[in-house]
Amino acid sequence: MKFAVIADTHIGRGIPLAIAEYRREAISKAFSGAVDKIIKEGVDYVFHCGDLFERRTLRPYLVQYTHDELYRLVRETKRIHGKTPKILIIRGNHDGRQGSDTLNYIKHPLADYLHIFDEENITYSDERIHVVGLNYYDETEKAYMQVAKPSMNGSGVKILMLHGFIQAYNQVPPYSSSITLDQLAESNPDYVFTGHYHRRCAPQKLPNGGWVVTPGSTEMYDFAETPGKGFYIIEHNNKPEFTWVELEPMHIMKQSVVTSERRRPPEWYAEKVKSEVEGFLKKLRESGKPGYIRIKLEGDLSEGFPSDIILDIPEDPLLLWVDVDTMKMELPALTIRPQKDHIDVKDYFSGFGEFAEDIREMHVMVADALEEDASSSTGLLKPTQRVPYINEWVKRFENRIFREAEE
Ligand SMILES: [Mn+2]
Repeated sequence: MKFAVIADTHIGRGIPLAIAEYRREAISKAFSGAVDKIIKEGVDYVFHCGDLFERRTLRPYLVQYTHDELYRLVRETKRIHGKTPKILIIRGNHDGRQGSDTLNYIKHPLADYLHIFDEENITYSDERIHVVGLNYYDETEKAYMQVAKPSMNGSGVKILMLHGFIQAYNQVPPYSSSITLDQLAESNPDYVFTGHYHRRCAPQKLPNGGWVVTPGSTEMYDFAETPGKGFYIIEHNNKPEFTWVELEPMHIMKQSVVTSERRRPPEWYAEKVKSEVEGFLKKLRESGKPGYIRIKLEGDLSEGFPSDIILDIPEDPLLLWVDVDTMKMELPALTIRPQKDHIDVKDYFSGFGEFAEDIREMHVMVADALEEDASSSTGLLKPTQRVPYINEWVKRFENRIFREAEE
């Protein structure tokens, strides 16, 4: 018996929007590549562990495309290998929710090769396998314990599909819900196939002797991910054989970070961006593939603003997009210079009536404090140093009744 385990295909994902069409195309291409390779293998079952679609940016033609590709997988497997594979799919958080489930789009009364799990029917059984398909839940652990675990009893090879993180197997982000390997072993599965975690993880044996497998996403989900995308083929027997199948990406997607130990002028960053782009372009030429790069500038500016970094991006058909992200740049300190011209503060605020005297007194107090204690780099007081002046300011406000309040 042969399985294909795939997840997080995110068909329709068009993010970042500036390169939405390139992303959709590359993501669809990866999916078709997976279908080609699964056909070649001649599998009995395909397990898709969630996030088949990216609901928010999905396009109708891609629903038709996905439907047709799944049908092609079944038809061609039958033609070449003489057997009809079954495709089992659970819902991930990007497929939508119960009331807006994109998986409904590919259901068809005649498509009996397709089994899509829902909240009411979480088990699939035939003469060879017993599968529990757990859709995405915010609280993975709770859903597993309450819903999935009690349904794991059945005959044949026991399989759990879920869309969530596994502790000590996936690198679980902080504050995210997850399940432990011991909890999984408690329901005594032969296999646990998971989606949601986008990086491929090598198959790992569970304490009960079963296996847990995370194939990761089939294409780059965003600039922060690393390449090496694909899925697993499993030859099931007493000693299962796992084969990783890598998918050739259509575009090269890269992120690089430019940082500096000390403050640098805009020209320095412009030069760095230029050489990053040149290096990337060289890589594109070597691979013969087009691509896009995001360069994150994270150092400090010694003068000027991020907009003063003048970019000099070469024109090349292989270079589809260059994004320079300056969100994390630290701007030069703006020193507040004391007012040179002598303005009478009370006069200036005379519209405030008697309160102008309070303003003048506060101004003197704060100006003296800045003169004495201001930080040499920012020209400001420390938050703790500000507190007494803020309190004094509030007190003075509260002691006055202003025109609006009087009426
Ligand atoms: Mn995902």
